[in-house]
Amino acid sequence: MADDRVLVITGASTGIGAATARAAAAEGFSLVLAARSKDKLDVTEWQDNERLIQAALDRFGRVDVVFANAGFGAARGWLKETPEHWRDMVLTNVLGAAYTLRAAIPAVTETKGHLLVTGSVAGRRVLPGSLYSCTKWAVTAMGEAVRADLNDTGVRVTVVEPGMVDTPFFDNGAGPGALQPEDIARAVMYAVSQPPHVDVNEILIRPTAQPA
Ligand code: NJP
Repeated sequence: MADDRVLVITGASTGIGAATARAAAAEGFSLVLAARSKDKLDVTEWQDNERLIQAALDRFGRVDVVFANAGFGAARGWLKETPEHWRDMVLTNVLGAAYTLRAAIPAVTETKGHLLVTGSVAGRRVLPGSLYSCTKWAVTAMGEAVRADLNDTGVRVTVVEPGMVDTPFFDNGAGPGALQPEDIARAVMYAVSQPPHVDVNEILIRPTAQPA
């Protein structure tokens, strides 16, 4: 049981974030959930991230786990998407994740808590023509950089790296054999349920059928 532990999730309206919220609720976590559409929280705005953590502290008095999960993709091909789409994606996937982690660090240091961030298999291998892949390489590096920065604080840092998951991330649906969001939620719960001396640094999860 999670007792009185408090979990904050960005990108919680659908997909992986929503499934993780359901899994964590079943384990007894208190939840603070955010997404653009529901709470008007935009992770690219620093003040929104501060507001999110403050809301959790005001409501529950502590923050134990923060899952920086908000993000979106773009079509592959350097000429495919508009420059504006690229800008929003880089700001959300990279700066937004960095802002969420930054806003969370004082509170999770207090509880010797846990930071998680959603990377991608695309942050472990380069997808041709994919700036999305480049943003997720930045997230892979971010996980390592923050973990090293917080060494000896008792705070753990996990990068969750999904392959193809059937969520609204895909405008036209994921391909056959995709993972379900609940598959990723189980991985998140595995990481957060380890004893304090175990830091699951990264979890790369692909569908059995996804090509290498
Ligand atoms: O997608 P989706 P996933 N500020 O669309 C929110 C990564 N990933 O669960 O727009 C605040 O269901 C958005 O909120 P709203 C992926 O890169 C996925 O698949 O209001 N929130 C929604 O809650 C991403 O990092 C796959 O509805 C913002 C959520 O983000 C993470 O998994 C593979 C925001 C997106 O939920 C979750 O994506 C992979 C902003 N500026 C990595 N912008 C996959 N699905 O196959 C977006 O390797 N959101």
